Amino acid sequence: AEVAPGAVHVPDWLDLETRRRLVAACREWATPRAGFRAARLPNGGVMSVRTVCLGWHWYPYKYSKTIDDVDGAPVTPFPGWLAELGQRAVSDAYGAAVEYQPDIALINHYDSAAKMGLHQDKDEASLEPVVSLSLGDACVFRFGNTEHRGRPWTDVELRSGDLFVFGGPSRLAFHGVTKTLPDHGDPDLDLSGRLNITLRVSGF
Ligand code: MD5
Ligand code: FE
Repeated sequence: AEVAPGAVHVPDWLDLETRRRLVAACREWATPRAGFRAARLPNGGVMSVRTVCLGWHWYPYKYSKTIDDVDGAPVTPFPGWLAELGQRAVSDAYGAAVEYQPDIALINHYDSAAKMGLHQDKDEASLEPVVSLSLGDACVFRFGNTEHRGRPWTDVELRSGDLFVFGGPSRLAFHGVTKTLPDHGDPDLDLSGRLNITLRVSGF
């Protein structure tokens, strides 16, 4: 379903094998160094999601090759199989074979209390689409407009296995997660809370 120009929601896109593979991979990426951490904001706040990065490390509000805000470790490499999954995601969502070579993954874990305030993703130098994959508990995703944090917006429930591709005129839309929905999980996964995997093109 096209929620807005360039913003395409494909419910239940991930098959069970791929969902399990992604959860297992996230567990491997959750290493002690370069692992999940709650990012600290310049205003002193701490994000309620915990994030692990592949390819490029993100911290508010820039990218680097080392975990500058934690332990200085090199960022975990971005695997080729994940880029292939991203290329298939964009091609399926837009219904046309496209070239898409993501080199960043930001993986956010939401516990039952975690949210993400409305924001734009504009730290990348490329305006290629962002691919979003959801696993585990569902959430209410708020898709807004490109002008400001206020209305109009559309609330969409994202469930385990869903794909969302944000490109074109929607790439710089304000968006956030207003709540996670505990007990709306995926009975086939050994996962508590919600994992969201975003694939991006750095343009660096
Ligand atoms: C999430 N993550 O559900 C969302 C899914 C993030 C983040 O927002 O920054 O990690 S990705 C949503 C997204 C990305 C880029 C553009 C737009 C939405 N958009 O135009 O709405 O944890
Ligand atoms: Fe975002």
